[in-house]
Amino acid sequence: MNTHTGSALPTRHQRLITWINEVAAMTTPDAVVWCDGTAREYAAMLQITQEAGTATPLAKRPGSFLFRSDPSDVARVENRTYIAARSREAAGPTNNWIDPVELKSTMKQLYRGCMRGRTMYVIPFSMGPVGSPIAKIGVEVTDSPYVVANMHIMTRVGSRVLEVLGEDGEFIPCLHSVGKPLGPGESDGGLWPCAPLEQKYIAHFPEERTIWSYGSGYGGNALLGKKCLALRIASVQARDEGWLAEHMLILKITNPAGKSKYVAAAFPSACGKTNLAMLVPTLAGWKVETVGDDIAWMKFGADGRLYAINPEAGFFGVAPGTSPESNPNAMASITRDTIFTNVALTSDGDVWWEGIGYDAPGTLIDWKGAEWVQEGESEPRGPAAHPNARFTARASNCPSMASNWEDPAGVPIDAILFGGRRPSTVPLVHQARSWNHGVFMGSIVGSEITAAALDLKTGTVRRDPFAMLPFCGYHMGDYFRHWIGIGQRTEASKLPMVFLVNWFRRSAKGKFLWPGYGENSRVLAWIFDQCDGVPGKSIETPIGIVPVPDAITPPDGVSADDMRELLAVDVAGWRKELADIEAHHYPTFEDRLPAELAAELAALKQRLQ
Ligand code: SAT
Ligand code: MN
Repeated sequence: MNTHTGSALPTRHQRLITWINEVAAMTTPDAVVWCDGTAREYAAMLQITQEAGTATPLAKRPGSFLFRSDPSDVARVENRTYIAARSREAAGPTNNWIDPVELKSTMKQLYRGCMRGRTMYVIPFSMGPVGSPIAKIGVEVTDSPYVVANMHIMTRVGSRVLEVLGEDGEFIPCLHSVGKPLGPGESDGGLWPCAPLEQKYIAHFPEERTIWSYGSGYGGNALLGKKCLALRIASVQARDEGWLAEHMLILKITNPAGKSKYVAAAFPSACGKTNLAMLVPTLAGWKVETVGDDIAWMKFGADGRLYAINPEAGFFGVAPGTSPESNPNAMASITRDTIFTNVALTSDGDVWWEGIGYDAPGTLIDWKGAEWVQEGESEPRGPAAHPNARFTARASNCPSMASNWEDPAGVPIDAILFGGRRPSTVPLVHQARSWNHGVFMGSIVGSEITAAALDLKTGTVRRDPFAMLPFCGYHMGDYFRHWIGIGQRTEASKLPMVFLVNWFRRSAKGKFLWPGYGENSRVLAWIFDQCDGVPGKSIETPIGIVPVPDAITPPDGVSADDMRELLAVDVAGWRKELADIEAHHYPTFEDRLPAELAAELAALKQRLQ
């Protein structure tokens, strides 16, 4: 860590220095600190936040701390997230758009003097292994020590990044402020600083490859390497450069014969990507290892196959529902060096949340800082942990990481999965007949809404194509076209096979038909065998390729009838689905909808006649 007053800067990158000087002149912080990514610096951030009263050290978990956010600042805010491309058309119908000149002028007013009374941190970070040809460098400027500590876990931060950047390397400027300047002698009073909703802006300038975020300290709004850089800006770069930046986990699966394959899977936020990436198979002899849990960058290798890297270095996982039962590897990852946000605190200095697998041990302090008792209360009160409470944990602390997870060449992808929470219609698993049919599957993905975004009504189904609706940095119709184009760049046999999965099917009575978690290994094993060309495991149906009745052995508690229902082709349901896509979903993309997708829709309709 380095406090500089103008001399001895840790870089000679003139463009970077000029930008930092401009930001400091605009935001007027009390001090400017260049981050070096050391353990000492991480400890200092936690010391500062402890002294400010926003971090609580956890006696039961070494190097771990609890933060409680402001109750208004608990998730991404999609209606305050903007793609400020030069034209509205370039941002497309699914993104919020403001003219970039207008947005910059509004935001400059907010940024003026916004770091008064605070320290401005300059965080050089790498998405992907430092120095690897596929990595991208960002520099985040922030007035939040909480953000610095989280960036230490989620990305590769430090002096080595500045070395790689040299004197004129490319970097993505990421400007962040919590938006709460302090008056002379004023402090945060132990409270999480942020700005009111109408002053929050999560802004992307795709042509300039620049990110400006103001007013929120939470997750994807503030840790700008994640959704803002690695998805929204990177998706634009990927379009221009012929690769893919996707909201996908990456896992390695090994069969009992010792043969391995790699799977990338896209699910909307809070639909179990972390659990699937760290799955412990219930099927004897099979092994699953983790490469990433949220983001995949995929590029063609010299052999014409798609190779994926995980650009992140940690996990920002949903805490509620995470238990030794549902995700033992995540539980092992969070025993130390972890930042918890908005979970409950026990009296002996540990964390607790709904679905952790055991009752609350006595009186807790809930995520809002109030006393909370599990039983014996007449008044029902809210949950002890916020439903979008998170843990920030290092990948290096996760026992299921694959030994090659940091290979700069990436891992060759055999299968791509799409999925969401669908109570009906979509079967447990089915396979696309072709690449374009797979792109069609990705384009129609729908899911019941979760708590990962603040401003959406939970429990209703929305279409979330490729799980990228909140994360695509340009016109989604063009994004579909880019995916079709990827399929034309190599031989069909070298492309990953595409599957649609649904762990969330319910019976007519509302009961989940499939137990999920480790039992999903049964579905992964079928997918593995399909990729391996094992004969006799599948049949063609109008909607695509499905497992033959005995290809997936039902787990305990799933009857033969349940299994039939899980794999059935619901013709009436699909007809309704297609009518909805035709009437409400595809028209959104107007003339930018690729003809190939309209043709896939028509062909599927035909097959269902
Ligand atoms: O807050 S994040 O955007 O990082 C988490 C998520 O929505 O997936
Ligand atoms: Mn995500």
